Amino acid sequence: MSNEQTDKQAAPDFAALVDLFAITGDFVSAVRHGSGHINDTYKVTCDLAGQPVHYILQRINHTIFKDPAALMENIQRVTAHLRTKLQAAGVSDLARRALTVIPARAGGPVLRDAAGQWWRMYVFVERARTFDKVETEQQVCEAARAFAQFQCLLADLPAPRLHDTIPNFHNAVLRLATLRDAIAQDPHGRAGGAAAEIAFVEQRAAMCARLVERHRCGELPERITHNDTKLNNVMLDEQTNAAVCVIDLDTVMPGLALYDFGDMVRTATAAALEDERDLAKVFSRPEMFAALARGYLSEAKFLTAAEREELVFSGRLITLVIGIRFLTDHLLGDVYFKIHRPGHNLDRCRTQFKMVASLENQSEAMEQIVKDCLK
Ligand code: ADP
Ligand code: GN1
Ligand code: MG
Repeated sequence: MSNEQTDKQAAPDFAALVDLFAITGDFVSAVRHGSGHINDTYKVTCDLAGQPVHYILQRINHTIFKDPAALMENIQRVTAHLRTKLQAAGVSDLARRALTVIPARAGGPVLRDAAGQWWRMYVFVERARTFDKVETEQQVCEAARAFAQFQCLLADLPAPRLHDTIPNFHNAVLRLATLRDAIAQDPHGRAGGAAAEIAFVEQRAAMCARLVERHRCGELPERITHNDTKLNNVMLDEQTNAAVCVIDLDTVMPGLALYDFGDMVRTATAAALEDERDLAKVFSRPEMFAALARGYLSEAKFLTAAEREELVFSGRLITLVIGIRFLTDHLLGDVYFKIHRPGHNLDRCRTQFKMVASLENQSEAMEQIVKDCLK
């Protein structure tokens, strides 16, 4: 079943569903919200003595996240830790600064409905918004600071190790192998139409082992990382653009800090949307990279020399890997990322590869920017 079809699944009885969670107020409405590729997200409005109260309701994509209970255990530990640390640092406004899970009335942070779907609810982060495309350097700088602070705050999360919600999520060697399998099988006869993109990847295949190897031999440390630091996974204040809250915590698990930085380079420096078809509009903006490096490095004081040395490379690598994943999904019939038109994943792949080429062209200048920030 393609994700286009999953998207059109019968809507549940929202009033009944929402009432299974420990919310306050009476259900008024549930409307689709945001532009995430994975979960089904709804903004819920309830009425509390004449005042609207908002929540986020999400159907967890359990084809992708195979153990929703383990995933929610991670999220509860992570959000509780963030809240404790923010509170200790004197931060007010905690309901906006860390996601808050609304438990089910029957207990537990998630519930499974009669149709076998997994649902969870969060407090709605008010007066803040996400961006699919960045508008100002200040927004980039703030987003980068927020993800760096997120990594800092989680550095002392007490044991045990978090669950790997998607094992080998950013392993570029395995992502390349999966693409090559998809090309060999070509179940929908789409490989011919993607010959240029396949060649683009093969010319860069050697990039894929670099960070995996440096991690394997102990040069790059494992940390608790977000692993999905695209720009629309951080909420910025509507009025001031100050970072408010890091969201989309499904992939928070042990990983490399570089993967988080790399995904910010991919999304926060892009001049166009992730699925822009006019490739002339797609390139990485150097002033946005400078703002990103400034914001991230102002908080991420914990980075080792080896990590610092790979920051610029990580942007090219993660952009290539996400492109590989879009291409693989296109070849396999669009079973992973939600699509909204035929060929959508191939369009997304093409923008990623155009970004890779742009990052390659600017790599020397970007190295200099990082060096200047580290002085
Ligand atoms: P996906 O995994 O599908 O990307 P997200 O958790 O990122 O799902 O949610 C999709 C969008 O919904 C986000 O980009 C954001 O705009 C919005 N959103 C998610 N959680 C909240 C929240 N707690 N408060 C307000 N908006 C939210
Ligand atoms: C997905 O969930 P969302 O839309 O924030 C994906 C990321 C990709 C991104 C590409 C769990 O992120 O890995 O980088 O799409 N999340 C998962 O836009 O696969
Ligand atoms: Mg998201």
